[in-house]
Amino acid sequence: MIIMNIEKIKSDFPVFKNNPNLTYLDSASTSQRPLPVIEAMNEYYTSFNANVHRGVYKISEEATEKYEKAREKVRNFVCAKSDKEIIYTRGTTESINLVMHGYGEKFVNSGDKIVITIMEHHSNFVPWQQLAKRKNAKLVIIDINENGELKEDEIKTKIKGAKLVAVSHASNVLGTINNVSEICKIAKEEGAVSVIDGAQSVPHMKIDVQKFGCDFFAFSGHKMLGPTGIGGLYGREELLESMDPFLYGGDMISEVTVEKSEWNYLPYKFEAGTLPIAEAIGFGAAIDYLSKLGIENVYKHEKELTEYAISKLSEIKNLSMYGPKKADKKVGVITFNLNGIHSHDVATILSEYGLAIRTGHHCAMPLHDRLQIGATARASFYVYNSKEDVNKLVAGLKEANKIFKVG
Ligand code: 7TS
Repeated sequence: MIIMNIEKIKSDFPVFKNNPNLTYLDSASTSQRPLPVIEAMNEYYTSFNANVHRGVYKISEEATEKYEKAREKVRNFVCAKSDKEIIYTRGTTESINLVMHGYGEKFVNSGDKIVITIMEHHSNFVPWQQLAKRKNAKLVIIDINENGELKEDEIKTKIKGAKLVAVSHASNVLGTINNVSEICKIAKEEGAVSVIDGAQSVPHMKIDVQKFGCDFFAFSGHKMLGPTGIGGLYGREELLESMDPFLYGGDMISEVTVEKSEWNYLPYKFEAGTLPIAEAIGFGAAIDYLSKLGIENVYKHEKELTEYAISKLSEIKNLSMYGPKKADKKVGVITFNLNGIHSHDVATILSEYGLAIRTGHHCAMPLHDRLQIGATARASFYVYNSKEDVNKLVAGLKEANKIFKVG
């Protein structure tokens, strides 16, 4: 049963009106944006365009109010305790780099253990690899099993004695949803700080950072119907207080003299310079849109689509699928190969039929090495996708097989 009216939802997205033939199956890269998000940004530029936290004049106050209101929406969406714990960033990548610089550089020492997993996106892999190199710390990697899930026994044994644990909530390749509550609990017992990459989970499921018990949680606006160039970092207040700033400049100070500087209170200590104001306001509008749909409904809809896609794609004989085969173990990401055809060729043929999928290593090279595959094709779903889109994908793949005379 489809819970949401997909045709109605789709009509909110101008991109589909302007591309009537488009079947967009690449939301894990970036989602499309509904009109209310675009309008919220336009309204800022056309009606109250001014810098925030500076002017005492009317439009600056209005801009500041909308910008801070959006922060409150973000806080509410991820269930953080206080607005002080929500830092605007450019997205997941910057959020994780902020933690690496602000926390890692200060508190990780020679010989410390940093634990990540083999399914990490480069954004949650390279910063820790580089920090470990600079600090002479140990980088320990949790492996996956044949279902594309983290090995249970390694979660326990490898986190033992760790200083920092950085894990994705959902994999952008396998789709696997990791049990972050369990991982954060073990990390806490070991006295380690936990960093969760929520880029692929926040758009699709209920997030409660307090229930998860994580110390940091990173996410991007553009994957959840919001604009590019804006995202968030949740950080536990006490930890954010203990950290050094990431960027220095305007707005992040309380006082500067020739001799020294003092930092602004949270969250502004980590928000140097003029941030993307229109985008922050658009981010708030995206959260309003998702909240109206109901994030639980979004999750159910995608689970149903994923289940349908797994069953339909399984009928194609030369198709290999990677990651869990059960829809309740994953987000709406299906990564596959048509044996005998390079994924780029598959995507090129699909494009002829208006289908947009992603191919390559999806910024997860260590995972592709682990699976011993070069490149893969990936279809990912969101609120505007329907079973009809899955049918088109299946038809396109059968066509590719025919053209290449395989399958
Ligand atoms: N973490 C995960 C799990 C991701 O999937 C991505 C982006 C990022 C971090 C980085 O997010 P950003 O907004 O800072 O760029 N993933 C993808 C993808 O799968 N295809 O394109 C981008």
